[in-house]
Amino acid sequence: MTTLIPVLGDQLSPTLSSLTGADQSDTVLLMMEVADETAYVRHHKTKLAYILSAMRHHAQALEQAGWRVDYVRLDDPDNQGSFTGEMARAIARHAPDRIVVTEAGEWRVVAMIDSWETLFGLPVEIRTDTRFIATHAEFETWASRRSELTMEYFYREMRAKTGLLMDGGKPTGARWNFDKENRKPAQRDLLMPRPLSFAPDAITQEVIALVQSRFGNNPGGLDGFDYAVTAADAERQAASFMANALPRFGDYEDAMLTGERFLWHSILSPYLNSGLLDPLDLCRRAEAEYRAGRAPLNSVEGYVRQILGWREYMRGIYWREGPDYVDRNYFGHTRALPGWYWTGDTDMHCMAQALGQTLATAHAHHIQRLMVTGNFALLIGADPKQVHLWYLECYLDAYEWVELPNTLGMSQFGDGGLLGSKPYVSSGAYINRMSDYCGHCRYDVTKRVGEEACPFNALYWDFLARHEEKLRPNRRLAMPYRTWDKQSAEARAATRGQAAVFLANLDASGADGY
Ligand code: FAD
Ligand code: DLZ
Ligand code: SF4
Repeated sequence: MTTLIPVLGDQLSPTLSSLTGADQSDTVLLMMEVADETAYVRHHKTKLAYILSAMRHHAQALEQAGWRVDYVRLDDPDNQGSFTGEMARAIARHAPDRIVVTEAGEWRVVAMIDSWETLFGLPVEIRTDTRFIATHAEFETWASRRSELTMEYFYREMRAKTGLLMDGGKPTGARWNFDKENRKPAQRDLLMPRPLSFAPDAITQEVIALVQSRFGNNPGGLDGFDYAVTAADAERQAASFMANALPRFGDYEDAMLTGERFLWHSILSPYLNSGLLDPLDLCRRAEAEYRAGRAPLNSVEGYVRQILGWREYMRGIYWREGPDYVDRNYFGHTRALPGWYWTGDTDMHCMAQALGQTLATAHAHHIQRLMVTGNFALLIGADPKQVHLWYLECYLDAYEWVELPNTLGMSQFGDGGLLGSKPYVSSGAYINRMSDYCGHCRYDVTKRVGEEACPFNALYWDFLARHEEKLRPNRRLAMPYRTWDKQSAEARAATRGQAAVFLANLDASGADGY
């Protein structure tokens, strides 16, 4: 009895549930490079090169482990361009009796897989993706008991479930959350850790050439591609992070510095999301660093919370809210993202830093995504679906299940506050507090009005004024509204006039990137 197991591009894990119990002598693993996946958004060139190279390396690793792998390349002249089309061809080649597949990571692909049983007249077994810590049922049970889906409480359940950072049923250190200690601005430090750099091997070079020739007009660059593309190299980066960066991860989690792309972040999300690393394993290893006295609790708890809490929670929201979550637009925002989101060509130094780094490397850290590019997009009233597409195309770690709730939900408040109690907006003051950007900027972060004024300032107050009806009742915004109310009518009008000028210039400055 031959079993056909499709292994999708974000399922590059040796422990994938679809492989469990399979008889290697009578199983064909099918890996498919297909146009549908490479083109459902205009993926950043580095993202395409990473995924295709990681897939090709994973196929080799599977073969070395004794599996029979049928690998379809993008440039195969008979390539049908879709998972379903390639499944049909593979069924003709191998005449399997059944299909086993680990559940897909997004609604679009779930719909494809759901059609296979009827289409191919074969039994299709869809298995749970056991790489996640919370099952769909667990998230559903948790969410259905609550009126507000606060991440913190979900995270506590996950701590209890896994026993991570728990001592005798209580949170280690007698607190669940050490976030208050984790908001320090960083100083430039020559001894700052750096992620490892992996020179492209022959497979990666071949993929880079393919991407250059077929996707030359996609956003982003490929120069200096140095990401890990194998589980072994991803593991090296994980070990390097645990030893060198984890101890200060917590302190500087929210910090930003000019020219510093990584700070004390792990740069492991691409590997986690495509399957080269295992989330629970990383959490346990971080805990072991704390238990061995090599990393402080604020850092380790902060790190574990990102994975065990935020990552799992985002996935839960994605599946719970359904395929039309992508269309939510609480504020009714319609502005196109400025074209310079695809070039980084702006005088705003914070934006130029976050965009420049994103376009060069397909990575930016959380606060750059949330409080710089995301903040700006929300303040100008950009269409949240467009913002979502920009993040989905630009980031190496972007798959819809994790990117969409982060962007449309957390960053753009498109769902009206399902996963954030207030919109993540700020004036320039926040960026100035958490970074050294403003010192390098042509704008003056202390000014709200005038040629030199930091655009974030007027835009922030204008945003609150524009959405007063929806936001004033929010108790977490009482303070900014009090500050706004204390301004004279003339000052308020000047601020709003400045925002109007800025938005008009933005609209006049050219086409959006879509
Ligand atoms: P670290 O700072 O080292 O954090 C450790 C790990 O925690 C990460 O590797 C990641 O797996 C996890 N994590 C941290 N925050 C989150 C979060 N909010 N949601 C899910 N996992 C989290 N993350 C993605 O993996 N894919 C995305 O497409 C994505 N899009 C985002 C879009 C926006 C608008 C925002 C604000 C955040 C987004 N994030 C996304 C979350 C976060 O920015 C990245 O996970 C993080 O920057 C990855 O870098 P790192 O591995 O160095 O993370
Ligand atoms: C993102 C991506 C890209 C760019 N290309 C492929 C591909 O050619 N073949 C493949 O199997 N997967 C690819 N992926 C990842 C898939 O889009 C991902 O596996 C789906 O989103 C499933 O959830
Ligand atoms: Fe950004 Fe304003 Fe600071 Fe310039 S002054 S870096 S635009 S926050």
